[in-house]
Amino acid sequence: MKQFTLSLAFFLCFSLTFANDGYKLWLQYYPFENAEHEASCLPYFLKISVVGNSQTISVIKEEIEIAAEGFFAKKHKPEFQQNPDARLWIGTIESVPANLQAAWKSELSQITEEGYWIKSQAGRLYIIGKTDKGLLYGTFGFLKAVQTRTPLDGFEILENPKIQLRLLNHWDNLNRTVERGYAGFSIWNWHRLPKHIDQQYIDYARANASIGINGVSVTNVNANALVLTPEYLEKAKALADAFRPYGIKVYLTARFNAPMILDNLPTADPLHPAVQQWWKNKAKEIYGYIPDFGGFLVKADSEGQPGPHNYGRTQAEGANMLAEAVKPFGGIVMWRAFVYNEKTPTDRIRQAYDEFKPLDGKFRENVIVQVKNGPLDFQPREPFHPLFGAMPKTPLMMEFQITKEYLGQDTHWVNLASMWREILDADTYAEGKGSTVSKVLQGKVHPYSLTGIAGVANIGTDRNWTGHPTAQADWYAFGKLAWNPDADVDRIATDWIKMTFMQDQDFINTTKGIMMKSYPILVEYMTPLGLHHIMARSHHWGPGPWVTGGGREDWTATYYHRATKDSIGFDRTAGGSNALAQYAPEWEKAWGNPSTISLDYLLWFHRVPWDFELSTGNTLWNEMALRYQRGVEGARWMEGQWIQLEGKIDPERYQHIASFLRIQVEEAVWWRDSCLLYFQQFSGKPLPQSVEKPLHDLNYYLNFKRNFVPGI
Ligand code: GCV
Repeated sequence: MKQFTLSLAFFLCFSLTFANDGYKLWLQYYPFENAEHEASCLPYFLKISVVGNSQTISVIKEEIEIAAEGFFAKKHKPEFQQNPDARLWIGTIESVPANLQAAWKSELSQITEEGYWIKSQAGRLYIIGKTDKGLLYGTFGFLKAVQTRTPLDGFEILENPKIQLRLLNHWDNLNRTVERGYAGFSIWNWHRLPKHIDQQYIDYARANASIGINGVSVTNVNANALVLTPEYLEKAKALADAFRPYGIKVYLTARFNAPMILDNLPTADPLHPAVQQWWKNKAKEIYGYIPDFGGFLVKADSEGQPGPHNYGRTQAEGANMLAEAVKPFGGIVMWRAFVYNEKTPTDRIRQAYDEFKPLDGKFRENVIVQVKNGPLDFQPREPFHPLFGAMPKTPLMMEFQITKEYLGQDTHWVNLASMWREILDADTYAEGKGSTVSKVLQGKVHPYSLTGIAGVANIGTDRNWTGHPTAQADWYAFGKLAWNPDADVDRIATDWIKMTFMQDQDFINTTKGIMMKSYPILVEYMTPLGLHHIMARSHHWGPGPWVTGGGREDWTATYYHRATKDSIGFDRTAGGSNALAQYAPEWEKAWGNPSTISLDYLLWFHRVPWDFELSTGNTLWNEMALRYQRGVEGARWMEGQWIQLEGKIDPERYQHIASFLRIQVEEAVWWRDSCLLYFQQFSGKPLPQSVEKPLHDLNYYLNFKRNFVPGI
């Protein structure tokens, strides 16, 4: 009892008194709250056998030391030795003792390249992998069990990643600005590289390895060709060397016309022999610096980026040229499907499908096409991208956006895993019912030789990495879903809360309650009923349903909502752009009728009169107003929930989140008032009684401007 009181006292002192700036993310390794549990875990941390000798093995030992220092408040230090008494044994399959090899034959045979098996047997815990990388993941799996206070006696888990390429995409520029970055500047200090390896790079690699991320593309897809020059390749090499022990490969973004920019070639035509040779030479040069270079990520023919269109070539011809160049070295090309024409010849959202679908089967085997979750551009809610399920002969990978360009940027709390779950669970019906996006990505619907999930990073130089302390949960959940796209997001949230904050059940329930409701709440106060792209121009922060004119129609809000006195919405049925026909007949049926479509997508697919009666019994106008109001109430509820937690965790993170929630509530009101006032000009109808009166008139919102909004 005395011991229990002491450890509880220590824990409270540690978690409440010490400021916590969030730098340690979910790797806080808090001291045990319960002396009995501490006593049961301690033996596994005293004498440890780790078989092998590699940089990754050293990293495993270091991580266990860091964790032990936290768990046992520096009272105990692990000893690593080949010790028959060791309670924790870590080694690859070949090093498992012969008698156990025989007994465990079936389990051992199930461990794949990066997978691991943790097995408790006769008072010992074995972490077994096929590779040292698997052992690293297994070690993090073990440490997560301790962090979430899972009893170790009897613990057993077999984990194999379901996706091969699990990547972060940084949209970081060489000048350290981050496109759509809201957490400070780029963490890559190119100027100090290669000589200085900042501790932050190592902690970044640890965090990524702990959630299974195995690749990072370090530069913006709006690429600067300079990164392919020796000056920068030396720096990229330094990063690759730092990340390698953590199982992370470096990838670079390739600017399609780099041969012209860097070496004055007259063309970048992918079918021109001199261009092909240039890329072959470049690939050879890169592999000279980084022998395990992952390959290229390419944005071409999109938003001003050069690409094969410039030479009358197809996306496949462009991708294949680069694929040929990296192939001898085992590299791959991730070719983005975010391609749309600057002239807006058809509905923007149907262009990627129209262009890529006919190219199915035309890409080299080391190309994977990277597709955003929805057909437009990371809107708060989009239907899944119709390319998923439509390319049986071309591996497709998912691109999620972890940074919240369209979802409140740095200050709104929204649990992105809930949104990703919706997309991953969506049924493409490609090969009959149950052909979910998740299964497509895993290569279970069509046998893909490459599988992948990428997330646009939300990381910057802010001390807590992600700006909003809760945006760490999005980074965490991204890794977990990339490892297993079928993972339970409720469980992911619980683990994240326990590892990041504390074990207290009330705290967990309240925090998780906020997280699980945050996504539908945000959709209601920003873009209810399938509204989309009604954010402010260019920086995309805050509402802008009035955005119109300018260079490109499909960069305006009016192009998408098309509000008139009679109706609102984009007709994407056969009578309109017919983007609906890009989906399976089951979806055409479900989404084709405005009376029966899920209201989540109503205005995405249909033009609907303001007084159209919906399944809720409300007219469209009233439903829209009520949803905006509900969203605001939801944001207030989130704030109210959080405020109840004051005193439970360290004041620093508590306050940080509390002040951001205040901003979120104010901005939810801003969204509601400005959007309703704007749309009211068209509907000409009064607000329902339960909707609060706007704080200002429409002119106020039309003229509301802020300078230097970050992330552009
Ligand atoms: C990197 C959106 C963003 C751009 C981004 C682009 C893309 O349009 O606003 O900043 O550019 O997506 O994904 O390429």
